[in-house]
Amino acid sequence: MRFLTAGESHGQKLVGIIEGLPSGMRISQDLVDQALKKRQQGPGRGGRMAIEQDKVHFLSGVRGGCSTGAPLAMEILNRDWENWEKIMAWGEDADLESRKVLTPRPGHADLTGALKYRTEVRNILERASARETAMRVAIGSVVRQGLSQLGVEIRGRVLAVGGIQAPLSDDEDYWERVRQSEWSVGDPDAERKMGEQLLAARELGESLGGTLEVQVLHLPAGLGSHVQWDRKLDGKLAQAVLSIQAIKGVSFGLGFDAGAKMGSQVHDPIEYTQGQGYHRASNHAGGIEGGMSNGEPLVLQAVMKPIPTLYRPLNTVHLETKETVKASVERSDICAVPAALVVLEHVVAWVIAEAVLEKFPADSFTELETAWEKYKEYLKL
Ligand code: EPS
Repeated sequence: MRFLTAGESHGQKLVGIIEGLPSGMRISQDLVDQALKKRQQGPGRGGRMAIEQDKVHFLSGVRGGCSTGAPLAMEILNRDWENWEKIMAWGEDADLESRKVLTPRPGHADLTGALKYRTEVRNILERASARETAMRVAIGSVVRQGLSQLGVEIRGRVLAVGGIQAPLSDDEDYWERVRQSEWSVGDPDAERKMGEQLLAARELGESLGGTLEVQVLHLPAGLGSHVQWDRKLDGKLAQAVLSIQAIKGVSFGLGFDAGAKMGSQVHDPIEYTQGQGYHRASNHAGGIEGGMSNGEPLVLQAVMKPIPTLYRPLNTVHLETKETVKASVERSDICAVPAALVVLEHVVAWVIAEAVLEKFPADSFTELETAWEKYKEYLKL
């Protein structure tokens, strides 16, 4: 299975193609739209999100609410396009001079992209923009629906924003609060402090990052493989997660804390229960050993840097005069951590779905379900 996205932040639309879906998998457009809507929300988003109302349009590969097995193509319109038509157009009407960016923003792809591709900064920032993640959420939502039909649940929470750490719990009440929270945080006190931190950042012309966690529940042991570097599930997840705009680090289970502990405090004792099979007494590994899922919940954390567009910009160099000047200020979000969590959940869904399709025969969803159930029975022995 593979996918491609295309589209610029202020172009006409985003386009995505998924190839390799099993046929006969139920796909709900409503569920994709709900995920798209959630990605647009959260405190700290800028003026753009008041313009966009992301909805997916399927163009091929779905009939009667089910995948056909053919490439599934879809699009999401950029409502802001009509305000940018002249700037983004190709034709004679194109106004290439206005909105030309000559003061690249530190932390963005602006300067390096313009040097590498010998083109103007706008051609770089339009594609580097996190607008592209709308399509990645749509693509992830399609395969997440298939995973959910197999009983796999993916959930995410924000752990920290701008240095404010939320106390954690895995109680159902806590997760319900996460689902209700505009910050995707399960602790009201931490939420309030994050709100204050956002106000302070706004006053200062600053931006905020944070840390996020995604959990994948009810995965069987044995997805991924130990045999080759590029087949390891944690390696694949890390690559996909680090490809999300502004994500700078990824870890599993105990993550970086493992380096300061003794081996016995890190590894998870193996246990066996008749009729259920093997399990672990703890889950410090975050559900992956040897590049394979081990049957425990997969627990992945990621860190997002503060958004690099600053309303009080840093120094940069003017591309024509070479003078030191302030970086350009494009309209921007101040904090997009809750939105990044939605992206993270759907990017993880993609990698897990790929690993499922690698392990099981899946020309049709029925074939996949049968093989999946049989394998799960085998694991209980
Ligand atoms: C982004 C800048 C902002 C964000 C955008 C990502 O866009 P604009 O310059 O149009 O205000 O709103 O995010 C989205 C459009 C989106 O859908 O998430 C950037 O520079 O990455």
